[in-house]
Amino acid sequence: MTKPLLRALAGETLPTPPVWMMRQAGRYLPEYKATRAQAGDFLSLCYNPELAAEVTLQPIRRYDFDAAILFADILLVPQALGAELWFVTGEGPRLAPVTEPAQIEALRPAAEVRERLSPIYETLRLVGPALPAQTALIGFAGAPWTVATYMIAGRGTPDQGPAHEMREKAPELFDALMERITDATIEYLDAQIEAGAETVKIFDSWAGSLPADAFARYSIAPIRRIIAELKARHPGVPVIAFPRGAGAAYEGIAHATGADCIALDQFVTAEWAAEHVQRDGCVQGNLDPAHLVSGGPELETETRRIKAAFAGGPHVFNLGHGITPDADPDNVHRMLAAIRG
Ligand code: 1CP
Repeated sequence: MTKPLLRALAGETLPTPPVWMMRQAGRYLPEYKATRAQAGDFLSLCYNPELAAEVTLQPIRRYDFDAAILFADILLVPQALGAELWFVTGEGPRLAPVTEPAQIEALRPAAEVRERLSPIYETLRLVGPALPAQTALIGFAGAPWTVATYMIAGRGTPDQGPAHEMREKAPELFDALMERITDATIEYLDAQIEAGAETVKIFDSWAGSLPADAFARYSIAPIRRIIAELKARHPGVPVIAFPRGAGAAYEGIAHATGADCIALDQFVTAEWAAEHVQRDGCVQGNLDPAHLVSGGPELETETRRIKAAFAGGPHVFNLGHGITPDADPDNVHRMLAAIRG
């Protein structure tokens, strides 16, 4: 009996959609905070396979989600490429910016990036056998555009301005950086699949900041290249793409990228997406994570509305973006009760 998540990704319409949550292992959970404290800091947690496996499994024990997602971060790829990375407590990740031709030239080759990230594959090898029989294991990476925005700015920015400036003013340099990231990401995801990831998700969190022509070139095209290469190496492994903020451009993305499932943010309605996106295959989403903070009757009515809107086709229930640290863990039980009845 195939796992529900994998059935939905294969295009099956299930009476109860499989469910998991972006950032399901995170600071809203007291057990996560305890393990993170034990690890010392965020990066030590990512590179400690035993503790990373533990936090990957925590939300499965508490909620019996249909999928576990590898605990790691999209910024480990830039770090393995050679960018200095550190986390500032209470603020977030910081990278030493990579913007000069010589710096891009000096980035490590994809095979070396793959090798350096081996603790991450060890986490997957530990999690796989520890999962319940029905629970799928998801690997992931950032999409090249989103990863590039962090590598160029050195941090999260409100408008991804530095990356936009570079792609406009120095397109050849920008393309060279994108190519290095894309090559490394292919190797990283390939190694995750070999270590037991049953599907992989590509997070393009800042896709929505790209204007239409640049969207095709910098969001769609590199994702398509990654998926084509993964499909050549692992034909049966489904890929989820998350071009966050794509808006009307969500329509047609499954065909354009070759993804088996398109993850939706909360800025498109489920009713619109059922008509325009789900007709091409599986969709994932798209409850506003704010409902897990506020709770109340709206949490249940919104959850039911989304389930009903997508009931006519393959659907993986999820949030429109990650659960936030201020969410109430009990609200997750309420959401699950509304989905699973
Ligand atoms: O304090 C902490 O414990 C760190 C918070 C945290 C966590 C729990 C960060 C820092 N990363 C993660 C884990 C993580 N990141 C996962 C694990 C699996 C899961 O449970 O979902 C995943 C899939 C990510 C992916 C990620 N990291 C993205 C893409 C998805 C998204 O949220 O848009 C991005 C943009 C990042 C960068 C990042 N890492 C962490 C933070 C706070 C940020 C955002 C920084 C910024 O934009 O300013």
